[in-house]
Amino acid sequence: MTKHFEIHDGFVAEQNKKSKAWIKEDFDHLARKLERSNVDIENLVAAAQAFRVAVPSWGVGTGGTRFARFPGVGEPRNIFEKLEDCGTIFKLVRSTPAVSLHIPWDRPDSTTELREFAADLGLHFDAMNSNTFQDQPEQELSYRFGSLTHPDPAIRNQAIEHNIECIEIGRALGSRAHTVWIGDGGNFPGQQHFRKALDRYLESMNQIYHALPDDWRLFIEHKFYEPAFYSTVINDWGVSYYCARELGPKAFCLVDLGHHAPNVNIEMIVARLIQFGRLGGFHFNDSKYGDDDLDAGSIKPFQLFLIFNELVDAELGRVPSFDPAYMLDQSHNVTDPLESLMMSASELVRAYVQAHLINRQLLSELQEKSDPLMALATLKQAFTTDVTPILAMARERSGGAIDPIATYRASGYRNHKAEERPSVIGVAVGIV
Ligand code: LRH
Ligand code: MN
Repeated sequence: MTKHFEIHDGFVAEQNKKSKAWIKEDFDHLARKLERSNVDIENLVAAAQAFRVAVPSWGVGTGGTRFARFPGVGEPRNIFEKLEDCGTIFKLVRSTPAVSLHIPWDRPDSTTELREFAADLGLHFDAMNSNTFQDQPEQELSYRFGSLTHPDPAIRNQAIEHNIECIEIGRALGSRAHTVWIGDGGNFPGQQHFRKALDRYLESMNQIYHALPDDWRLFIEHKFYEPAFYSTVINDWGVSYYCARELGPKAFCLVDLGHHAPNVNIEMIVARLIQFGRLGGFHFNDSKYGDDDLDAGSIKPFQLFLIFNELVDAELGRVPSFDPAYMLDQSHNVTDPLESLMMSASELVRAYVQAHLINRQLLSELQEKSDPLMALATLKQAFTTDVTPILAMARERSGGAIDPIATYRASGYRNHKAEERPSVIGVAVGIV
């Protein structure tokens, strides 16, 4: 295997020296400020260092829309180059040791070789993702009119077989969860029988459920529209929750933030799924209109904070079986995907740390005595606290970069990859 450029720990330490002084000053100032409200900054650094979010393999290549994709230079051309880029993100932000794969985009020739390659980069594999929303060249039957809910049992079986293959690949790679998102639905009234389609979904998912190893989880990902534009079989959290209950204790609901109609109260859906014991995980991203797959925290940072308020409340409240899987699911059309993923991972840690800053005892008292204004003010106090020094200190103490984007740009990683990976016209590494 030819030598590939990588950012070395020494270079990261070198770059950190440039910002060490100001980060220490800001950190000490924040420490004194938090001390006034009896908050020990060291607990927050520890929380930031412990936070983990998985990176989507399909997120390290440039994404696009139905109109166009404008590939950048040094695009990863195969799963090994995708993992190399995931390794670089992990090296700089330290909160992303896991990668979520998508099959067939990432189907390995050798699971042993891939597992070892990932391990050398300090990476392991999070939830697998199946794909019955596209037809593959060698595929016998088309998913044009659906997959797990298709009226034709042969097409349903083809989709079931594919999901079982994903689980087998995941088992060999050390993954412990499988995410099923299907685009099944209709573009016209009358196209689908709503109740029969859901019955077929459950019948198919039952077979996939029973192919799961004992210690695995099955994540059901709902989405209110697209690619179907009139009706979608698994369109909201309610039907996802019903299906999880019907399938069994290993089935959970996965919340992709972009899969809800504008202005839906997602933090309340999260609270419900926590209370019902079926919150499996997240695909974090942001959006303004549809499933825009924009960078997490880039459009609605307060909503992201409110979602983490519910998650941290459950974590501190020791809610039984609360163990959500955190993943990013984004499409980077106009930025360097690695910079967007590093920024997004850091914005999740920011929301997580800010949620730990909430004075929950005071909030509870204000809720009990119906003082809405001061309850909101208590949340806002945490949300408006700049925890940047804590995030930087946590990365630095974990061997990462105080300023990941600056360190990444200073390394010239992208230009090195442009030399190593001459762009091949027509090679798509994921979405579009
Ligand atoms: C569907 C989705 C799903 C993935 C795909 C890449 O919109 O969010 O999670 O399989 O994006
Ligand atoms: Mn998703």
